[in-house]
Amino acid sequence: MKYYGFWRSLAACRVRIALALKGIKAEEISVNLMQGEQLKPEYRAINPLAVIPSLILDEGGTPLFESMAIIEYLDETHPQPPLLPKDPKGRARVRGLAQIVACDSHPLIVPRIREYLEREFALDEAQRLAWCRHWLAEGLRAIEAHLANDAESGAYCHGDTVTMADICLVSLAVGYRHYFQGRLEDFPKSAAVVERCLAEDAFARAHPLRQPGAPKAA
Ligand SMILES: N[C@@H](CCC(=O)N[C@@H](CS)C(=O)NCC(=O)O)C(=O)O
Repeated sequence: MKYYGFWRSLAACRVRIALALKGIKAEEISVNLMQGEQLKPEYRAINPLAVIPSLILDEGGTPLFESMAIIEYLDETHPQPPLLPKDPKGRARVRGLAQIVACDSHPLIVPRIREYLEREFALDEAQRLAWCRHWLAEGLRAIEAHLANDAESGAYCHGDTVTMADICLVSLAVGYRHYFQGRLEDFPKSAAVVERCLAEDAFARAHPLRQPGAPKAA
């Protein structure tokens, strides 16, 4: 398999973690978001929203898009280890936690949003940084409350095995801490899950700052 990604992308990081957990070898084709390569017509032909990741399947055909859809595809085609619980309520909770990140938090801080805030509303860098930190913190605050209040929370977001929720939480935490100088310690339950995940090889290898082209610190 191949996928379009970039070292800094949190959505590509989610797919990279899932691939590593499943033991699937996949080559990353880098789309440099900092140089706007996602906007080139060649890439828009692959992904009309002009975002990464996109997954190219060995058998060809239309590339898959949207990190959550890609991860569920990988989970259905490579069931071990499962990234969703078996019971419907558990699946709904895990998808809900994942979507707090992928639908309600991370989309507010991606390059096209930051560029729009600068171009249309003249927000300076400090204001854009405050915007990003705020929306990522809102996501973390909600996840922290779920982890603290829900009986299903365990060593990981849901019970004692890794799920899609942990993949999403780690992507959010990495962005918050390394790109926007957020204090993960303010969310102790989330921080503990993130630390546990990042101690595992699949998560550690997928870390944005360990990818080719990444600076030592971001
Ligand atoms: N909901 C999408 C988000 C995709 C997305 O926004 N990716 C970012 C990188 S993390 C991107 O390519 N942004 C390009 C841009 O905003 O111009 C997913 O989870 O795959």
